[in-house]
Amino acid sequence: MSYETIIYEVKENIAIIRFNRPKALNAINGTVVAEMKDALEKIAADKSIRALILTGEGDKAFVAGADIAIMKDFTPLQGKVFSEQGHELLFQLEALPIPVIACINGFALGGGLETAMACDFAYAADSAQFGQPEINLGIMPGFGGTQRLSRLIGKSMAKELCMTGVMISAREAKDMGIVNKVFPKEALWEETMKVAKLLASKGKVSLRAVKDTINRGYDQDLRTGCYMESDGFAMCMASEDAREGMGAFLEKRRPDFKGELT
Ligand code: DAK
Repeated sequence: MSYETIIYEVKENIAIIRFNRPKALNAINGTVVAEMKDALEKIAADKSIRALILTGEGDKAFVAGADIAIMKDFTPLQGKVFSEQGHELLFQLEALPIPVIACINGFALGGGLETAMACDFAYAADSAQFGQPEINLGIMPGFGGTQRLSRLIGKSMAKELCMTGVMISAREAKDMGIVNKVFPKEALWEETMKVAKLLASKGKVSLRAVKDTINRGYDQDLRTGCYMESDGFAMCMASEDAREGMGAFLEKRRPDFKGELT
C-alpha cells in the first residue's frame, strides 16, 4: 500500500511515521486511519524494527484533531464507525510490541492528543500546544480522550481540559504529566532520535515485557499487577537477551541484544 496522508520510513531499525496533511494541520480523516493501520501492521511484522516515532510534517502541527470538514456531515452511525475505527487504531498502537514515542512538534489537539496518549511517552517542542477542544464544536472526545486523559492526569484535570476546551502550553502539559520532556523546537527531533536509538539498543524481549506489564497491570490491583510482573520476568528469563545481557555484564563487555525468544 502506498501512502498519501502519512510518510513512513525506517532509519537504523527505528520506524518513523509522519502525519502528512500539513495544509490541514495534519487532521485525521478515514484515509489517515487506514494508512496508519497498514503501517502499524508492517511494523509489527518486521522483527528488525526496535522503536517507533510518531510526528507531524510541517512546522505547525503534530495533529490538530480529527478532520472537522468530514465530521461535519457525519450521521450518528458514521460517527460511531469512525470512533470505533479510531479506538481500534489506538489500541493497535498501544499494543505494538516495541516502544513508541510521540514527538510533538506543534498542535496536539483532540484526536492528536488522543493519539499521543496512546504512545508510550511523549516529547514536545516548547512551542507545542495541547488540548481537547471538541467541546467548542459541540461534540466530545471520540478517540479515547476522556479515558486516557483521566488515567494520565486525574479525573478533575481531565474534566477541566475536556469541559473548557482551552489549550495549554508544552510546559503546562509537562507539569501535568502529559509529556515527559520539553525541548527547544530545533532540538526536538535530535533529542527524540537519541532516545529512540537508546531504546533500540535494549533487549527487545525485556522492552516488550516492561511495556505489556505496565500497560496491563495499570488497571489492576497491586497484587495482580505483581503476578503479571512475575510472568513478564519469567518470559525475560527464557530469552537469549537475558543470557546475553547478564553474560556481557559478567564478561565486562557491552551486550549485543538480538531480541529473539530462543
Ligand atoms: N480539521 C480540519 N481542518 C483543520 C483542522 C481540523 N481539526 N485544524 C486545522 N484545520 C485547517 C484549517 O481549516 C485551515 O485550512 P484552510 O482554511 O487553510 O483551508 C488550516 O488547517 C490551517 O488552520 P488555521 O488557519 O485555523 O491555523 P491557525 O494557526 O490560525 O489556527 C488552530 C490553528 C489549531 C488553533 C486552528 O486551526 C484550530 O482551532 N483547529 C481546530 C482544532 C480542533 O478543534 N481540533 C479538534 C477537532 S475535533 C470521534 C472521533 C474523534 C474525534 C471526535 C469524535 N468520533 C467519530 C465520534 C475527535 C475530534 C476532534 O479531534
